[in-house]
Amino acid sequence: MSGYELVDGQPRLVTQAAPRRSHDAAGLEVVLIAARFNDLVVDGLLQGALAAWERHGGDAAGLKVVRVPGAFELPVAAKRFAQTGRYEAVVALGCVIRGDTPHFDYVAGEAARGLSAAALDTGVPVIFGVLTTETLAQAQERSDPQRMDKGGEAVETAIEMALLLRGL
Ligand code: INI
Repeated sequence: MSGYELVDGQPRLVTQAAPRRSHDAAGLEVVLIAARFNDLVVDGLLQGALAAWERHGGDAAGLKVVRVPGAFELPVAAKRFAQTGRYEAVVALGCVIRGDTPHFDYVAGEAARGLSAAALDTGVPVIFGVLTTETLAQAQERSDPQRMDKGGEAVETAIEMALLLRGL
């Protein structure tokens, strides 16, 4: 197999393509902020996230887990934890289901906008592990570690971003 890899920022053709993503979490410090609203779904995300952290060699003491009331509260918590400078990535987990609330667009939109702002304002990767679905069934499928495992995916994204930025 051949492909390009970046060497000192320049593309170089190699015959054996390098592994595309590094997920070795050993030594990383990450904070995971999970909403309590829709807790049955968010607990599935959390379970997948913790399993991914362990699978990728993360230290038990390297992952701090905190809860906030709902997805709307994720951005301010993410920003404040990022500002401490203690964490190399922040993972935000939540679930907003359109059918459940007339203010879906406000809660989901503000969570997305606020988490993005927290990342850009602080320079710390803030991972958007917030499900925004039409139905509870879609949310359950995405949160289930045995099915789509979006919580595990969020942690893998955090590890990849933390390692990428560590090397700068
Ligand atoms: N919070 C969620 O995380 N998901 C939802 O679907 C939701 N609904 O349906 O309203 C929700 N609301 C609470 C919100 O996040 C805040 O906690 C609340 O408005 C207080 O600021």
